[in-house]
Amino acid sequence: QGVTEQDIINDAKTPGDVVTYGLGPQAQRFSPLKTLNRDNIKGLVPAWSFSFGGEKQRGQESQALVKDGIIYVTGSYSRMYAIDSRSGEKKWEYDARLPEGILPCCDVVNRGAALYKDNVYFGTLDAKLVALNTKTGKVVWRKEIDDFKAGYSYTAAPIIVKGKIITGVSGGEFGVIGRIEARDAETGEVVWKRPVIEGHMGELNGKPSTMTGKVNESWPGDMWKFGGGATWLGGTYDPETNLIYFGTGNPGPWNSWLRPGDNKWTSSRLALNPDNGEIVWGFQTTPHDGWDFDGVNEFVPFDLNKGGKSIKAGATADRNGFFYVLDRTNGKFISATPFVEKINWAKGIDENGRPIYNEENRPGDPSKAQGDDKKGKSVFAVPSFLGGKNWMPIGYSPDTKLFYVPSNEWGMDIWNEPVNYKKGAAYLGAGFTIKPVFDDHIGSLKAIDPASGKVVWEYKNKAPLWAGVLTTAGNLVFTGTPEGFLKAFDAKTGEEVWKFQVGTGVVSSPITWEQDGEQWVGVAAGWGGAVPLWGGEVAKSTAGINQGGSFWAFKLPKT
Ligand code: PQQ
Repeated sequence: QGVTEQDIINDAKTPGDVVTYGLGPQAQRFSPLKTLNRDNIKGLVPAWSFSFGGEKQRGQESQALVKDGIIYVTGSYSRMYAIDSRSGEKKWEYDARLPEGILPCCDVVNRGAALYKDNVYFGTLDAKLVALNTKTGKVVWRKEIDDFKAGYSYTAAPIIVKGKIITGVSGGEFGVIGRIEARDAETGEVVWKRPVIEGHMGELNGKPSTMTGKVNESWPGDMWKFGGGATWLGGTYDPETNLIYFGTGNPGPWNSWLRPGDNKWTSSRLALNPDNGEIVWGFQTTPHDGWDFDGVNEFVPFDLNKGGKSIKAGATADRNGFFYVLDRTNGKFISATPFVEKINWAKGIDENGRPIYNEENRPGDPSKAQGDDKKGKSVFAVPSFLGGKNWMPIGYSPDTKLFYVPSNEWGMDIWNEPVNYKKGAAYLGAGFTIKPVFDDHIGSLKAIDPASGKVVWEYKNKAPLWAGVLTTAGNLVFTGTPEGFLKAFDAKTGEEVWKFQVGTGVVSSPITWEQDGEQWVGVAAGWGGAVPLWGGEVAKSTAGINQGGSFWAFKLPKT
């Protein structure tokens, strides 16, 4: 019967398999396994390595799934592999034939698959959603999410909630409209759609449902029609509150002078009812964004102990550099603290969770430009548009009660330029160059206490960190580096306790599972993602890193 609803709900507690993106629908990326610990991990060695093959490499951002002795891992350029989890032998491979003219903004990546019953699902760069039979790799159904020629694409791992497959869209740099939608996982038919931009109509069972907000409530004129808010990083699900949490990307265009108002719901977190797609609450991290601070970063449910009480909270490390804790039942603001240094676009966050802007560090209005180049005033803003944290997921350990945040310390020169919407063309109205803010490091893995916002320990990395985090009851934290290492740290102290060189940058999310009484660790390897494409001066620091495409499985040698 394959993967059941219960398998998904219980994934965080059943280390014999990994059937969800995030090792559980709440995506805490915490495993109860403790066979591996800070002492014996020194003996961790590869059991096998699998090549993704072909001539196609670039960023490998996938988190693998494991079920009944098979690993399901996606590769760059919309590929999927089923691999024997003991031997590393290939069972099948699916290679989506991509059309000419796809428009992914930030490398040809895919972050992983979803499992339900006898199907494995993933989205492709031409904005299609595919269901494959887990045994054969044959297509069960294949549906268009949207028109790739208008800039839509798909890179996130879908999630399964109550028999429905929940997805978002990529395309925020092309003036698409971000939305969240649910399909019947067995047939692929749409159940509901929820556009995130105010003024757009939702859909339920093939009929119009409700409008998101009201036309022109937080948008001027027609700007809401191409307002962005791409839901490109997917979502999490909390069985306790029965809510789906999704983030929304930057508003279009980047030039904020063209769209006075808060521009809801861009750069926000939304909580949705999984049955009908209605918005239960919204929280905007960067209203009227002018720096490309997408609000897509994952919202991770956890129980916050405060004043002797346990609060149903959720946390997110926003691209804007602040670590937010919200009440996950109603979206009420609890706290926000900086998790990167030298933030200068805002002076802080007020008691309602709204940024206190530093207006001098908003790039200037190009309609007031002095020179012939029509550029507005350039400013140096921190963090850079690639964010205090980008797509790479955080982890939370209920043992240490700490969040582990892969972050980057960098800023950017940014200026605005005139722009008009044109289908399938970049809709930015901005130019930029990313620059480091410290001489010795950009990447920074931080352990953050969500009760105080304090950084408990920090590991500094020369190149930008671009890999997800995994944490375990064995008091370990795993992540990868562009320099090619998978590393493990003591979860309490941050001491580096193990590393292994895989020969290419690691920009994916590691997993762990138990098999035949042994604890295994797995990770995809292959350098790429947004940094080498958009990193400006920072990209130079990673220029010598070779590409690759492989999956590595580790365990302790048999004694
Ligand atoms: N993807 C990466 C990556 O995989 O390294 C980095 C980014 C994306 C960004 O920094 C983005 O802003 C971004 N934006 C969108 C969007 O607005 O639709 C999509 C994606 C994507 O799908 O990968 C990225």
